[in-house]
Amino acid sequence: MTGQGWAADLSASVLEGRAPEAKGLTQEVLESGVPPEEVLELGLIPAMAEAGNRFEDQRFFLPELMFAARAMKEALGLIQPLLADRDVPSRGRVVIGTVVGDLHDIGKNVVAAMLEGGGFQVHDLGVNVTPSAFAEAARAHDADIVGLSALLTTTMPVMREVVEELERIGFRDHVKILVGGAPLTEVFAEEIGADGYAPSAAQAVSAARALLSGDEVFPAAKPAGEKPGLDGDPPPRREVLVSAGLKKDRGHAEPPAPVLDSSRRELVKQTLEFKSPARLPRQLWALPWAATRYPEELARIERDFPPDITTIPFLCSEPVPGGGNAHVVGSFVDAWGCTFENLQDGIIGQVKNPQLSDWSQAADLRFPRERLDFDEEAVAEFCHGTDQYVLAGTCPRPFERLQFLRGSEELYLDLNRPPRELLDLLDRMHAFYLEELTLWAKTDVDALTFMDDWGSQRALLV
Ligand code: B1M
Repeated sequence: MTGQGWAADLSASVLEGRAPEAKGLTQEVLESGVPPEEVLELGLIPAMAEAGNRFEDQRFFLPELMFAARAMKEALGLIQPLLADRDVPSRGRVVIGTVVGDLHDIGKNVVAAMLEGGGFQVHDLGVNVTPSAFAEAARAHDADIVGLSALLTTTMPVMREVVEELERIGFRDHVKILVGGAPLTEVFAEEIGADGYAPSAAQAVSAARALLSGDEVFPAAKPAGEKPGLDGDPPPRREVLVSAGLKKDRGHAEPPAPVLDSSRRELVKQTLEFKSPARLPRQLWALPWAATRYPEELARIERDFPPDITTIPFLCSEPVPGGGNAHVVGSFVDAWGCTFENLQDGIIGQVKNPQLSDWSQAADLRFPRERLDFDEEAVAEFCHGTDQYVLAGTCPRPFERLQFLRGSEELYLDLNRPPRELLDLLDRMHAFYLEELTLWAKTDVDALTFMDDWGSQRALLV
């Protein structure tokens, strides 16, 4: 193969997420005698860098980045064994994972793919990785960088334990530690003794390069004007890490005066109708974890700022199949038959083996029709027994439900070109939710609610 037209074609196929084409082109180029390191340097690395940049400045949605990463992986599958045979040195060895207690892996997977696409050799330890597993893997693979990802404020502190574990086994001086994940800041990264922080996958690649070349990777944590941001970008906004807890010594404002002239229900209605209520209504929703970790603080908030809105406890005449407790460590099967694996008391886990590994299974999906058979008299009694504004005992959330049934990553990709079975299932789900909401609308509750979690930290997910 002559010239470097192949490089542009290969880059385009990766960037546009055409995996079979990327693989085919790579095969052709290698067979024509182009050395594998050249295919990597000229075809794949620029494509993934561009994909990362487009995601960064929001010209790409997450699925587009994931499609590009999959195409890149197909091509890389052909190149990597050849690089190993020829002893071509990688840009560095990275051991990466999501810390223990945390099951979020979409961001970590994207970072791992971008690092691979950037020429690093990546050992992905997956999710729920303990400090000792990180430390052992770092030593076993003679890693240059240990990459830690966390998406929960409850699991961020584990990162410090990883730093300590690497110190304990005497390997801290051999590796650089790079951390990232939506709730992190570089201030936090410095505090726990990490060497670098990256807010995004694209910046993880430049940070990894900078770490191995000995460059400064905490520019924004220094006083303004001292150092530019990575790759000449403007320094990220300086953020102050706020504790996940509530400061004990802060003192708190006087509890608001009780509302005398209207019930809490009226207050919410007045607010919804823009009728200048005496104060804004309140509602607090916290995972049970918060009550265990901060019992006094939570009780104080609830005492000083009692909620005006309540959700009706779910009242079902028949027990819902599955059952169990979603908020304790172990497995929990919900009403739709989705099995959650939970690693931490007080939160909800993640579906590890989604029911719809194949869309042909969607036709057999069982809807939880037991939920339509609830005790209307008990609902009426509950509503009349409180002056709070009462929300129905159901909360449809089709996007999350589809994630539980199909798996988040797969679903994001499917939504790009939705298969007919997915659209059919959505129609049936919509009809089911409508039926459920219609029944609740006929009761004495004040409102119906539904929600979904469409956002990543910076943009819509899809
Ligand atoms: Co979860 N979740 N979740 N969740 N979830 C968040 C994180 C949350 C912010 C949602 C919210 O409240 N609105 C919230 C955390 C709140 C907090 O701690 N302050 C939350 C919660 C509470 C939970 C549960 C506890 C829910 C519950 O119990 N009711 C539960 C926890 C399960 C567990 O982990 N033990 C849970 C479960 C889930 C799902 C299973 C439903 C699903 C995860 C699926 C999966 O990962 N396989 C999920 C999802 C999808 C999210 C949101 C909606 C999206 C996360 C995501 O994938 N973003 C998220 C909302 C949000 O982020 N605001 C949320 C896309 C991804 C590309 O971005 O992960 O940020 P991100 O990664 C970026 C950067 O952060 C960076 O680069 C990536 C690409 O640019 N980066 C690194 C990441 N790692 C890096 C490492 C690096 C460098 C950069 O160096 C090594």
